[in-house]
Amino acid sequence: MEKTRVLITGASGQIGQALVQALVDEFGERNVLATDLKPSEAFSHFEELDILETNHYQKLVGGFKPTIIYHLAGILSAVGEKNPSVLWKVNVQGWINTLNIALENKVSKVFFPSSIAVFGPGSSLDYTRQNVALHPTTVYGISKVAGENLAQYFFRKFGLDVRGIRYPGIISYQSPPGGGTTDYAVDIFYQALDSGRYECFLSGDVRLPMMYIDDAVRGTLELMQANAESLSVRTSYNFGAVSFTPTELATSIRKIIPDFEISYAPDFREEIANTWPRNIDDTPARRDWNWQHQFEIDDIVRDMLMKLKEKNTLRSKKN
Ligand code: NAD
Ligand code: AKB
Repeated sequence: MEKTRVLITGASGQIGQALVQALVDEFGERNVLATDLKPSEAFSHFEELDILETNHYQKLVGGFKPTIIYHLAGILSAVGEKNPSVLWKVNVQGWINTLNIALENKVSKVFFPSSIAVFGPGSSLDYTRQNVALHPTTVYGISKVAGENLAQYFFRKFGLDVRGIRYPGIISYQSPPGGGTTDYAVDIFYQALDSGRYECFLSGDVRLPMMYIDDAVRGTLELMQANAESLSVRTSYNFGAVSFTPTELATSIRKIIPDFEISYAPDFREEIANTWPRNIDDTPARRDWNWQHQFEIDDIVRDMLMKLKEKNTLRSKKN
């Protein structure tokens, strides 16, 4: 059997930092190559790579010969609204580069990270189903719809085994989030520990689908290990876990930090959040590859606060 060798683009980001660690645990350091625009001290096997520099990208893939590429490089919703042309280049041209290079180098499988941002007006926002009209209001969402369709196109036309997930807001402790609309649900934990208070950029009652990083990484690996024949979705799978509002998250945090205070100062991200699903129907993922989340809201809060406290203790011991 062919040895698994994995290349990750955008590895220094919020999902990449956690996914690389899980891949190293599974396949060994030498078989996992982390790449990103930004150098990272987190990885010992790392190469700088701009996915828009196709010559360098080609050379790297030709040399390392990955069997799987996880394509995480991208620009998120809130940052993207400030510079749509750059977002389009990175999220769409960068993805086409990955697909072409994967095909030319006979890479066996490629992963695409889509988002709940593909939905918008015209998609029912409660328990949003897999196959609904996709009319996103952000350039980020539009780029993800294009990316999903390109994934399916390369699968149907060239037989490239591309698999994708529509991630909800991901909550993680390994690294800060990269400029999205769901970032409040990570920032809040840092502020809860630092100052005991948080000013949220969404209103208290804005409900969004969220997922803990441990579930997200495990689910991603499970999708990539699933039998190709069992996969009925080649755009990207709806991928659900929990769903809560900022007020509900603050209530859960107060179970551990009773004096925690939250206030609300909604900005432009509120308008984006209001076009996204409140919760997700992920029946196809649960049916096709047996997806099941494990972390409920109180589990996420407990684990986040514990992990961030551990990081703070380690940092102060170093200094
Ligand atoms: P992030 O912003 O934390 O990380 C993205 C990484 O891509 C960064 O490290 C950045 O340096 C890198 N990058 C940007 N432009 C690049 C380029 N030209 N070449 C190479 N690298 C480049 O994002 P993330 O949260 O880790 O998300 C990873 C992927 O998952 C993205 O495509 C994102 O849209 C998607 N996603 C994330 C979430 C979430 O909540 N984190 C939810 C839905 C989808
Ligand atoms: C964002 O808010 O942009 C991301 C996402 C849900 O795609 N976290």
